[in-house]
Amino acid sequence: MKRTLACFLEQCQERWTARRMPDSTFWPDFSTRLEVELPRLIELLWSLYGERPDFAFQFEELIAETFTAFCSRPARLREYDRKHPPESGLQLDGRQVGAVAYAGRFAKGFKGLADRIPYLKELGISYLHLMPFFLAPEKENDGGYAVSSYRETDPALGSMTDLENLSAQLAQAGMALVVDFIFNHTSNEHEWALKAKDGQPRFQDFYYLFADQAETVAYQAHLRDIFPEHRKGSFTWDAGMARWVWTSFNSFQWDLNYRNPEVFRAMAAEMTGLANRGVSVLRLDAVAFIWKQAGTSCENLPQAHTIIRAFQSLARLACPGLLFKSEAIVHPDDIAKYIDLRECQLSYNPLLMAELWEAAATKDVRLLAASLAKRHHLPSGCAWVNYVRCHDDIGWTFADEDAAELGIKGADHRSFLNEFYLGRFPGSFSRGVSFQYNPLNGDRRICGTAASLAGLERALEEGSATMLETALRRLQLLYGIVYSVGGLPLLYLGDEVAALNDYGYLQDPAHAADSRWVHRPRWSESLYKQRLDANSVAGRMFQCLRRYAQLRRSYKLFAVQSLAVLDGGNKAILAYHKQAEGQLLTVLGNFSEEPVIIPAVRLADFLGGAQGANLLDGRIVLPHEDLALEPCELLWILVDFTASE
Ligand code: OTU
Repeated sequence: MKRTLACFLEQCQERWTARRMPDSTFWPDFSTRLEVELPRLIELLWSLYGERPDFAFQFEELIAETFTAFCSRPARLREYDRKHPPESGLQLDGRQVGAVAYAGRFAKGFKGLADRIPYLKELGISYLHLMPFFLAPEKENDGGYAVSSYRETDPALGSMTDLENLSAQLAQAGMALVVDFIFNHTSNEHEWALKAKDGQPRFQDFYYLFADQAETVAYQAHLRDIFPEHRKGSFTWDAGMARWVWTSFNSFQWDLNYRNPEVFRAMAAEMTGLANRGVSVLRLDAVAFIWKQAGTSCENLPQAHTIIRAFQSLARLACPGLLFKSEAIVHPDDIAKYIDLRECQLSYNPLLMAELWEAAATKDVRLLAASLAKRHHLPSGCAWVNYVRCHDDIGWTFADEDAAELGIKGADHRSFLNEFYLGRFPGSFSRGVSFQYNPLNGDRRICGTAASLAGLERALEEGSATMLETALRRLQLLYGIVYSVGGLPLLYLGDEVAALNDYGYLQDPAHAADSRWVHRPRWSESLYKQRLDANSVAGRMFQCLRRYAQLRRSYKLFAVQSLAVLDGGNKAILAYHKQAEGQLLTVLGNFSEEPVIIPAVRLADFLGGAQGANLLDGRIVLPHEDLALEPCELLWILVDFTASE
């Protein structure tokens, strides 16, 4: 008889509800959640693997392994789970400010990072994303994104026990630990890859291997090259196995084959294992790439969402407080599809990032404002992770159709933005570095620290105080939007002291071919010391971000994800409202390098006819007077209607 989903579900429920796990005090808690998750999990996995004769076995093993993970979850994390029920998602409060860094560059590994906790407290950080710290190939490892073991760390940073201790110390300080779940690929030195190379069929089936290059052609025709300067195509010949291996990224990063349920099970165990180390949020790396289908781009396929939803369902069983953050650098429509309480509660906001820099270059906020109006809203419990730049390159991922509505041709505009941020376009303020130029289609991305891209490096080169002042304001403007637009702001550490590009990577053979290392600065003791000097650039930037974080904690309206975009009356002025509990915030950002006047009549409309105060400098703002904004000036104007009651 052909097994049906319903029949399997019934058998499963009978077996699991009747099952009494051996003397486990954890079974009642687990089985309560299992009743909820079982139908969903079976439906998700049946759609991927239901045709397989071993489906029942694989499923039973998966649940048993998940229960084992739940039983081994430390008491501290069970307590955390009780305070963070998965059905509520991320409860935004203004306290949340994120930071990201390499443990070995911001500090001297995990123990050194513990000594930096007071520094992070000064900045109001509540969420710390450590860049990949796993065991990885010695020389080239894509900045840690080629993982050789999810259970071992790079010894230079410390042990997994040191990481667990750091997690507990961060939790003590009110900070969540965020870690990458690099689940699209492993390094070619991972145990599974080594066994595959050793000819073990079970592990060869963990990857996509092709004996005949012709088989890869059906795929290749529709794939984009992520690192075209490193290699053409998405397949690498392995002479030892006499096979082509699917390698979407670097040749030493082997894509995992999720058509094989053993891969899903093995990565589920790695996921729960990481969670039990004290991780509150997993950054799901390269989510778009995890399912392959000949004749398609092999990105954003429905089965990719199914896999993530199945991982989410397992997380709710084994580590209920764990949140997922989606990393999808794709079309905005596709990014939105990963964001759901049942998939990824958080998501990078690459559209906002790209359009902030677009507005800074064009001095025209219309594309940015249109996107905020159309694409910023998210389901309750979900949140954007908003950033000015990250450890990666900047790709111009706005939607061509959105640009076309403003008469902008996407491809031409991307060429302009690349020229501008490389500092080659007349009037550019930027010092950026090219990343992965593709001569076949002209595609290119940009690298650089926020300070160097915003004009500080060039201003210091040219010794212009005016340029320096405008560039610092521009940097504060971009971060001021990220800290107020709604969601969780994410600071790449180094930007808080206006660190400039570090060209030293060119002397490091392991990094010289990857310009992303230009914007992954090491800790600077001198900049650190300047952080409290209000006359230094580093000090002014540090104090600015501290102030942003303090204000976020002081006003409920910063905890609100939604906003209302306003007509700033001038294409250089970005204006939006945030509201909560009788308080109205009007954010005004001048993206031009000239002063701009907001006429009284428009200002009165923004402020609801009431008097406001700029939270950033205390200035009183009267509704019936013209308001002057300096070049690149940002205002956070608060009107408190409860005060007048
Ligand atoms: C992600 O990258 C990581 O953020 C990169 O650091 C890694 O190199 C890569 O995956 C492989 O693990 O689109 O969603 O343009 O920005 O590849 C995958 C280069 C990604 C990265 C891009 C990104």
